[in-house]
Amino acid sequence: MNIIVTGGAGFIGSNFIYYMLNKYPDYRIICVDCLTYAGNLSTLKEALKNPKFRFCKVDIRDRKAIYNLFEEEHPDMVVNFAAESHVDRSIENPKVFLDTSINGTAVMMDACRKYGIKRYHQVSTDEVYGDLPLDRPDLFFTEETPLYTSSPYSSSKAGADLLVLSYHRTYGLPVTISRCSNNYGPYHFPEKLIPLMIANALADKPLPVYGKGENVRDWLYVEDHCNAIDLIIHNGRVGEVYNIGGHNEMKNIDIVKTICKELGKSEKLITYVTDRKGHDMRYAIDPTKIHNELGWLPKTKFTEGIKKTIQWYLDNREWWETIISGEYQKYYEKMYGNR
Ligand code: NAD
Ligand code: TDX
Repeated sequence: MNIIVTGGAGFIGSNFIYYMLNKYPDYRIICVDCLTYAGNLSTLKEALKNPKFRFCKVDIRDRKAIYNLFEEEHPDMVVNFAAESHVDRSIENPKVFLDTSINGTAVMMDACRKYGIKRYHQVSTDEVYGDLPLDRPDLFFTEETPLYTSSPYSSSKAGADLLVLSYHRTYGLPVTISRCSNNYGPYHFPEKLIPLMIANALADKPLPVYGKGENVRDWLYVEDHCNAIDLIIHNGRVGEVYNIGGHNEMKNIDIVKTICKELGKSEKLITYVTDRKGHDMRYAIDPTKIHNELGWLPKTKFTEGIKKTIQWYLDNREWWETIISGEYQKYYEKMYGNR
């Protein structure tokens, strides 16, 4: 089996590559990533030693390069993780989000149509469903929930999802889509809530909580997401959407307090800052379909996953300290300087 994994130098894609190389030693995994600010080749250092792994620095919008790669590799499957993934950046500059999610996804699927494929899998997000009110804990996103997006990021993801479903209906492309809740774990880029708070707390810097910190996210350990995608690409039904989530809803403020406690830092570091524009209140996934059809259940409890994650950041300081020492400083100053 030859699998192209796009966006594999990012957070979830890299975890998926390690998961697959470990679980299927006979598979060949080809990572396609153009190494944006979020892509990091050092993340794939161990994978690069594996003869079954190939890294290609290619932009998924580059039609010629993608077609050449398909001619060389004859992939059986494509798993498309490549996207701009940070909501705050999408509010500053939507264009690149649309370019990669819409045009990039189209190029990948056109290549699949031209050269043939057993499965094209689109990695999507729960954010395509918009948000839920805090006072209705009985409500969850199912696969039937209408798409109703809030940010340029989630709109770009929803646009890609619609395109994927249209390629199935119009051209019969064998697609699947997964919509997962917030992931956390190793190699999470330090602009996102959990790693940002870990890095700031370790440096005794303010912990910038947006608004009142009451927004709720449904956190899933990244390996559980990888396991779900593995089940979908092998056993999921073509043309179907699968929601993935761990029934682990937590308020942002409680996440930040947990991190303070685990690191032995004072909650006095917590600083309430101006809210995100259009900030979604609550995400909550109903994962009944993937459980009933594919037997998927999350394995890692949050209490255990957050400890493992914090330990990973303590053991791998070089990885994230290198990231936050460069260009990232300018981003941080722009986003948080006068907030
Ligand atoms: P990330 O930002 O850490 O990684 C994205 C990767 O894609 C980077 O390596 C980047 O270099 C690459 N990339 C971006 N544009 C590209 C392009 N045009 N061509 C080739 N490569 C490109 O993102 P992540 O958090 O790992 O998310 C991966 C996917 O999962 C995204 O599609 C995201 O929407 C989705 N998702 C993320 C979460 C989450 O909690 N992080 C939850 C649900 C779904
Ligand atoms: O400094 C911060 N302070 C803060 O209060 C940051 C970076 C975030 N937040 C809040 C905003 C959100 O309510 O924490 C919550 C989580 O924020 P992010 O880590 O930016 O994630 P979110 O916006 O929920 O989106 C994530 O989950 C769904 C991923 O980045 C997306 O790619 C994925 O689709």
